[in-house]
Amino acid sequence: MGALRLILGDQLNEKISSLSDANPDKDIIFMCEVWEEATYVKHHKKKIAFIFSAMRHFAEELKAKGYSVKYIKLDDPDNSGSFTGEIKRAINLYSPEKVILTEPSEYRVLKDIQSTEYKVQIDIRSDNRFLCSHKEFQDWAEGRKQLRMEYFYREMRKKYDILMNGDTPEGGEWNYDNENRKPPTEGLKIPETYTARPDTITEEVINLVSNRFDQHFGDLTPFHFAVTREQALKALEQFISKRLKNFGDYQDAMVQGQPWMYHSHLSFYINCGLLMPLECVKAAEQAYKKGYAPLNAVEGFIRQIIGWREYVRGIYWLKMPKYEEENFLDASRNLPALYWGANTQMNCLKQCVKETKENAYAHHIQRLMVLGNFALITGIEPKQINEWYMIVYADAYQWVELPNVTGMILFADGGFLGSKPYAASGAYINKMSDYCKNCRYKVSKKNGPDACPFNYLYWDFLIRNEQKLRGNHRLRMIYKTLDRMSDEKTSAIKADTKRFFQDLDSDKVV
Ligand code: FAD
Ligand code: DLZ
Ligand code: SF4
Repeated sequence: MGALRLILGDQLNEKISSLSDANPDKDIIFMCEVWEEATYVKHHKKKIAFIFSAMRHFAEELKAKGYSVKYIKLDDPDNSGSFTGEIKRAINLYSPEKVILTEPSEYRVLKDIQSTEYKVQIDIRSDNRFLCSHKEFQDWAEGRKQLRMEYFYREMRKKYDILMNGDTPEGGEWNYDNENRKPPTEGLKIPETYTARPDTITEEVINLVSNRFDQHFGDLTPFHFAVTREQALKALEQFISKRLKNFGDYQDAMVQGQPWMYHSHLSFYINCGLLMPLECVKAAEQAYKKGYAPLNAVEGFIRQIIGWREYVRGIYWLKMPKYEEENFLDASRNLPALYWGANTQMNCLKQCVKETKENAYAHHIQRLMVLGNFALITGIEPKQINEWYMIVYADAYQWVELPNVTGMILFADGGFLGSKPYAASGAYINKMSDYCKNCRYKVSKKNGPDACPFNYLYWDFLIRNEQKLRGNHRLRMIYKTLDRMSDEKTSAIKADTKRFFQDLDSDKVV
């Protein structure tokens, strides 16, 4: 036979580099559901069902196109349970000339595959699901004192000629983020999101997950994710035609009972290969050119994909494996039970965890300014909160999760990814959401048992970490405010924080 072509669960695209020269008459396409991958962290049930169903559908599509596909299901009695075990077993069974795969997106999987010995050559190809190669990112980063997403993003705009008029950015500015911070207004009409109906393959997977992963966090049903490329393209089309025009204005807004807002919820599909990033970007650019969506929305969406997404991946590969160990602020608190749905009176956290449990999704500002902000200002240990984010979101792979958590929310890399910690008091959450209206705490109160905990925890965070943060020029004004605070006020902050931490750490309802 020819080559054994391994396709991993986040490489579900016919254009993937490992298939570029596939010969349907000689080669075998190999895919496997493995226990190790499904349990190295206890992924949300919906995430496992999504990946397995999308994998099974992709295998069927390849078969229909004439490829010889060997698909190992989780319950296959001979399944060894690991990628390397399955590669070895397939080599013994089919005696291929060599094994070809696209580079795994995660360091852990790449090192595991590379450090195992096989009877035949393993050919690992670069990952064409991304728009910036490792080498390009390294070259861009080299010699820079500070890495900043904005400058990287401009290079990507030029490279791919997106929203450009020659050398000039469309509209004269590179970035319209200052127009994208509208608070939610009453009566926003948020269009329906894309929902797919589970077919027999998905139903079978749902049963499997229900039987084998019952102990994992999260609601398995209702299950409405797209699981084929055709469905994912419909989800993209629906976003472009119905929600993109408001994406910019309400990008940071949070509304109780509205988990999806005007966001695209395409990350699941882009990250597992069903959609390619550039096709999403081009579709948004076209919508702008045709006058269907304004520049602030389109530029904002495109920046997330060719800017942030590629930037965090670049940082991940630049900094691994040490990035996993980063803990600049020496944070050591255990992950509170409320992250798993234990009762809390803090309505913003309660809503964001509830939606995460139901949908394996929360939008960016919920992840950053509610769940992440709380983790930062309460000082949760990076390893524990990283594991939580890896588990709960259906779009989570370490290459994107780790930089967002360690770099963006925790400032645990000391400012390598972002220039300042995203710490905020309750005022920010109150401005950008309607959560505070339904909360037992009073966002306007700064101290005392009824005060919004974000208010005193925020200042206590700055006091606790003063030695490491005072030198940050973006925090200069905040430390000046702190300097002007009376001793009485700082004592009240410390006392409230002490009481709050005692309750939090002893699993009392906070
Ligand atoms: P939209 O708001 O519609 O944005 C469009 C696309 O831009 C997304 O689909 C995604 O591909 C990309 N994007 C936007 N922001 C980022 C970002 N910061 N980093 C990388 N890509 C981005 N994203 C993941 O894909 N997987 C994760 O595990 C993940 N973990 C996160 C953890 C934290 C603490 C934070 C703050 C952000 C995290 N993000 C992660 C980034 C972002 O929140 C999600 O990509 C986004 O919420 C997905 O929803 P969406 O598709 O509706 O995004
Ligand atoms: C997320 C995931 C899960 C839960 N299970 C599998 C699996 O059994 N087989 C597989 O090929 N991929 C799975 N994935 C996606 C992988 O985590 C992803 O492809 C690699 O981590 C990339 O490094
Ligand atoms: Fe969250 Fe504070 Fe608002 Fe309550 S008052 S919802 S705890 S920000």
